Amino acid sequence: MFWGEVMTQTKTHTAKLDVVVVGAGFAGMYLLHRLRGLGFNARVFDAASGVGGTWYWNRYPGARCDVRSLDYSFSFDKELEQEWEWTEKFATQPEILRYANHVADRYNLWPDMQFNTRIEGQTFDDATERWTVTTSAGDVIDAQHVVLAVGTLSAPKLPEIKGIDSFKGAWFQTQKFPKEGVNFLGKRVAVIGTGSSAIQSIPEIAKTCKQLTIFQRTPNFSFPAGNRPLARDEVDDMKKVYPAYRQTARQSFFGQPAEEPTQSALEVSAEERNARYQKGWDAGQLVGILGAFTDILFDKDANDTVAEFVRAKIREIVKDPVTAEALCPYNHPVGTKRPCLDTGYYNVFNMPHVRLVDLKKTDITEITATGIKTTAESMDFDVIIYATGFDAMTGSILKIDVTGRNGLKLGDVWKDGPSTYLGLGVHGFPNMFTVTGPQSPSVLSNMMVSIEQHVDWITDCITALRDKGFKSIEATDKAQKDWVEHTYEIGQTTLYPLADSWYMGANVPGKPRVFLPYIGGVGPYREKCDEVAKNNYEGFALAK
Ligand code: NA7
Repeated sequence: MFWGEVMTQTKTHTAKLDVVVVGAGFAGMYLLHRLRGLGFNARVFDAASGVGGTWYWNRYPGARCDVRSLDYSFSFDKELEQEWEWTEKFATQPEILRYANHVADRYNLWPDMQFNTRIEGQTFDDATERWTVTTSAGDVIDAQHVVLAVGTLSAPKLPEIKGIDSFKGAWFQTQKFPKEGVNFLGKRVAVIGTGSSAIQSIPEIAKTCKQLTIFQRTPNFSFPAGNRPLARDEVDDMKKVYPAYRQTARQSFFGQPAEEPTQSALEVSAEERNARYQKGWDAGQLVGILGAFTDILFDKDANDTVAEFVRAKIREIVKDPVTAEALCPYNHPVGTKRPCLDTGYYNVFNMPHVRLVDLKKTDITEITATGIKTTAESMDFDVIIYATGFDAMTGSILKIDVTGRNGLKLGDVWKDGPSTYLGLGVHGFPNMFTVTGPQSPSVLSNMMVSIEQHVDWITDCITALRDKGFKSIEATDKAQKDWVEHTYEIGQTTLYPLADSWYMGANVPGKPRVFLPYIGGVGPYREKCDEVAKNNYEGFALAK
């Protein structure tokens, strides 16, 4: 149990608020801290029983952040930055959750957070220019602003497989793993999916289970994380340079300082190219590989060189040539599905009790009472783990019944894909903001950097409205159309559209196929947002 769970249950619900914040992840917590400091009456709601968002739910074995801990942390308070001690290069889920709880304690956020409460609907009143927000706990809140800090990977997705409810053994989703963990000792375990959650958990599960069968629909590119404990002087050195380092991160492309590439992968010799990839591979940092050359995310031939480098590594590590070949990705360029960082993933396939089932050859036809049936065979299991991903970026927003001006439903407006201005506001939905929403850098960046940028921008905006006596702010149709077009145009210059990825909405049947995040870079995006604010919120209509 975490500190906030009991304390917050007794709080009386507030009926009138300046700001409703949806989500008690890092974005929601920083929003609350900032809004309260600026004198707003704000409250955070979350369906979970504690803080942490993504890190509250995703408790599967081996869960870690794939951004370095020293980067994946708040920078808004120098004291917090100096006092917190990360222990590993890539923090584990429990350590990140401890950090989230530390933040909530340090800023005494608990009294203004309400847990076990899902926001079910929000309706904009054209006459009062305010939102009526309803919750699963029966609250009805009259709020001037609503900030959706709901997370981008927060709407878990089960696969569309026949018979999913008929399995009589134990089954779990990686995104909702039980707090007490699962004992795999002596168990026959199936894992469906080979995204990051599967790739992180498989080596851990393999350590104790009796038999492990991995059902792979699409092989992924995975790189060794090279995780290790952080050395004392490494932490101290970073703490000395943090202010300048963070500033560089804010202006960088991915929200993490990295050497800026200057050359195309195709203008250097194969030896030099492979030497750079090897450096990235050894460094265990995604930006090291994706940013090794200027054109890896933009030019298929350039991308093929790194794809072949990884495939050669897989063939080198995995002893059985058939399994090795099945693990080699060919159907998408490197980086166009989120690449993974692993700890011993490919080595697992050399263990005698581990087996890969290639669903491209023998697809799953049914989940049965005792296991999984494919086109080739029936297999019995004690445990099935679904590591089958999320309805990303829009799923968690559209779970809320959002009704804007003139009865406009957000679900209808977004039926062909999301439309936003800067990934911050939506035309027809005044006084509603999204944090790291679609059409912002979001999942293509270090989330902490993007969260801080959005929270600062949103809270500055709400303050400016109050100080200048404006009741509402709304993205204009024109500014939104231009931004959406710019987002798509810039997406089209990359290789991302070539993959059936969750970046493209392709993993959810019926979801419109559009490129969801903004790939213009964290630094340039920040500049654009700052410019908009400086020009009196250009592209937004303000009303007194
Ligand atoms: P991902 O990356 O969306 O991975 C989900 C995996 O599940 C992926 O391999 C899917 O294959 C697979 N999947 C989904 N549906 C099925 C069915 N019906 N049958 C077989 N396999 C299926 O989610 P994660 O939780 O691993 O990672 C999410 C992000 O968290 C990650 O990108 C990091 O940013 C952290 P597919 O590729 O769709 O063929």
